[in-house]
Amino acid sequence: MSTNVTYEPLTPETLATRLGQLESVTSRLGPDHNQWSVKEVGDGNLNLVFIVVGPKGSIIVKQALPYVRLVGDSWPLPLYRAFFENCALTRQAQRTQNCVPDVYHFDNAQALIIMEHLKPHVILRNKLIKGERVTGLGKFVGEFCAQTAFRGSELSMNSADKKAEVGIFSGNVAIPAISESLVFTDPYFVAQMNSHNSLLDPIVTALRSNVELKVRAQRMLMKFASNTETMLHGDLHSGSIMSTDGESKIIDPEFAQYGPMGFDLGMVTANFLMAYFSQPAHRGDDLDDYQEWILSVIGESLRTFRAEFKRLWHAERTGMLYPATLFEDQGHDSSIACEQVLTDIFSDAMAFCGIEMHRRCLSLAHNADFEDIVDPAIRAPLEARNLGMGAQLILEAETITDNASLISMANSYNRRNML
Ligand code: SR1
Ligand code: MG
Repeated sequence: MSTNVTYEPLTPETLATRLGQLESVTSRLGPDHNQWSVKEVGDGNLNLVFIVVGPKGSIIVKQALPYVRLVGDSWPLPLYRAFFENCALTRQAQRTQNCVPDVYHFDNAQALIIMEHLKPHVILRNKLIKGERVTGLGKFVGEFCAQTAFRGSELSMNSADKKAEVGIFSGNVAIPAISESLVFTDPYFVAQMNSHNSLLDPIVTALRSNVELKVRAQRMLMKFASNTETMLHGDLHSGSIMSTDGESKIIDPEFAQYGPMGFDLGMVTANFLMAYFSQPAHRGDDLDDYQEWILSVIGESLRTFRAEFKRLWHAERTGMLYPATLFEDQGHDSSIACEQVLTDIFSDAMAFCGIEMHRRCLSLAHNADFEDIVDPAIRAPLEARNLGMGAQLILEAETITDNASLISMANSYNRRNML
């Protein structure tokens, strides 16, 4: 398949013939494409995803569609997003160790990425809904977020390299625009594509009437859109993590952009909190133990983020910012500066976290943690706790300075009757 062929979506029927000559594919599946089996398994909002199995092994083929799959061709979306996903995967692979799938082949014209088939990994969100634990999850998430935040920034890179990076990703305009509206703006007014559980109406009306909340959400949007601190995954939720019982990988960085260092940490924390608040509808006798485990994952990921960021600060601060020439070489400790940077990242993360908690109940693209709870009357009180805590996180982000405060806030909302 060559890059000068006009884009055409793959199908389970055409895939084997169309990819059958690619050495990077035949070497992994076996040379005879008539022996391959192809299954389309995409359950995300945007793309086609195929698992292709041959006598020698299996691969994943991910292809962008020219529209938003969740909505249909009434919402066109540029194919160039596959280019940025490939760029992001390459950079994440360089900036972390064994955290993302290997890429075997990229075809820009066909907007497709052929990559490692992670198995027996499954989408983390499904494991959390089922009540399954993943050993080392918090440490993995904390290290991934810290390493990508630090190594994608001018703490690690020189100014020219970093500006070139920002230049590359500034071509990705359509995908950030989705987050700009769906995440930061639509939740706070009656936007066209919104939906919510009508039993939440009183709470939703109160949120949308809260001008301070909207001002703070827009302030975070300004940071998201204008502050190019580091390369973000951009959509780090539990559907972008695949896990076994003891290993995790990060997938799907097509929302990658340069943005604030606290964004990914905030988004992933929000998704753990939504898993936490939804549990009473999914669990039986093991509810308390499992909710405690989710909180321990949040605590571990935040703790690890700080520790890993500090380690990198002292071991790998080779970039334009806070140079050793200005601190260590003068006999001056830079630890206070590191603490200040971490304080800003953490308070940004808390506000982004609250905004993500809101948008997954109020805007387009709700999450299965809540949506799988079929009865709106059972779902509403759990969503209400989530919305309440989200609002407090946005309004008081700067005052939540340690992990314990966040966890005790979650515990407290989990006991509240908000409706
Ligand atoms: C129209 S895309 C909706 C959502 O799906 C993606 O996974 C992102 O979370 C996006 O906001
Ligand atoms: Mg995705």
